[in-house]
Amino acid sequence: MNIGIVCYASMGGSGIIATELAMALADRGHDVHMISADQPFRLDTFHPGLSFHQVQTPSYPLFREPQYLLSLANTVVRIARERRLEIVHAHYAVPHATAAVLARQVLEASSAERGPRVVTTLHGTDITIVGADPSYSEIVAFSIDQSDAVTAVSESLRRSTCRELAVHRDIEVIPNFLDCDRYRRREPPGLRNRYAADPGTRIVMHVSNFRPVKRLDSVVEIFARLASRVPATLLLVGDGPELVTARRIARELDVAGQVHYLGAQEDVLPLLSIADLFLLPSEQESFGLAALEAMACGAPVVASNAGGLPEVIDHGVTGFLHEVGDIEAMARSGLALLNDPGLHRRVTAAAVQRVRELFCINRVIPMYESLYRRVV
Ligand code: GMT
Repeated sequence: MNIGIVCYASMGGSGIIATELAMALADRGHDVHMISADQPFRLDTFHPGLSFHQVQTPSYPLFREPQYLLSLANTVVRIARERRLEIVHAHYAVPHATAAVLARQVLEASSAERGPRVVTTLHGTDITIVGADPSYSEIVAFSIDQSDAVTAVSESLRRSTCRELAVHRDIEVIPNFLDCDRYRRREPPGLRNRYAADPGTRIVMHVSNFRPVKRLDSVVEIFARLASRVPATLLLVGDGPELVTARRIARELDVAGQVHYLGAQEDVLPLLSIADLFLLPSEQESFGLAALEAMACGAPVVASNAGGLPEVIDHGVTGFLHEVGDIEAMARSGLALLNDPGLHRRVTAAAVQRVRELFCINRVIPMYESLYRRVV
């Protein structure tokens, strides 16, 4: 099939999923066209059948605002015509679903042929934070209703969408996924030593885009409680507005010397492979791809009991979930995992097994292919 995939290029789960999906579809013989403002950050290797089209948004002195929705819709129209796209798959509703619906309308108005089918995948904050905001909600609900098919990455997000927006349509749940052959614990020689020279030191990790919803302050607070009981070091992987807060809290709690700031990293696999514990105490998380990646790499996760995280982590079996903001309970579970090698082994093994049973790319890609066939 000829498939256009629209996504954000910045570091974030929706861009990662869109890119992994695009590469897998190309590997399975589809003609895939990624459309984004910049090259998506995990689109790093050449894949026959996969091309990238950069959206150019010219500025003009009269405009104080960039007209990205228009330039994106225009690019989708152009690529759809040139490459005879059958599907335009929008990842993240705002504004990608709107651009895709608009492009389909333009194509149908200018030709007797039916335009490409629009598939929208909802990822989380495109509904829970941005999409439900009254400044956007009418257009987001309209774009979801006008899509030919809509998917959500978890049952929790499906429910939130129906509750928070006036959306009355079927939404199929297709979970996030990863390449299970690639995502396994492979400790690069010497890496652990760089951050934990003493073999007894535990490596605690958090990976995100450091936005307020991730509660980076909680990450540092949980770590400080852990570090007061076991020798530990915290690796903060990512970048974003909350970095300043994290640094301040680390100083206030007297753990600044034990925190390493690694910045945004394209390849988190080597790092996850040296983690003894992964923290994700988010305010909300429609799925928690970062937790899934950690689980696959043998790092047990302590996270919030929020959004879709209970669909990824079975509390007490494949990780631990506690109420948002319950730092004390999260620290207790983290400590139990770090202090009890038997518990650590059991939880890690169960987590790896769960990832392999439910979230491998080979199981999930056919769900998207089947959806494409149905709408076309
Ligand atoms: O968190 C965001 O706003 C960004 C968004 C993204 O584009 O990465 O993250 C959401 O989508 C991911 C991929 O489906 C999910 O794994 C994340 O849980 C979700 N983030 C939130 O719900 C906060």
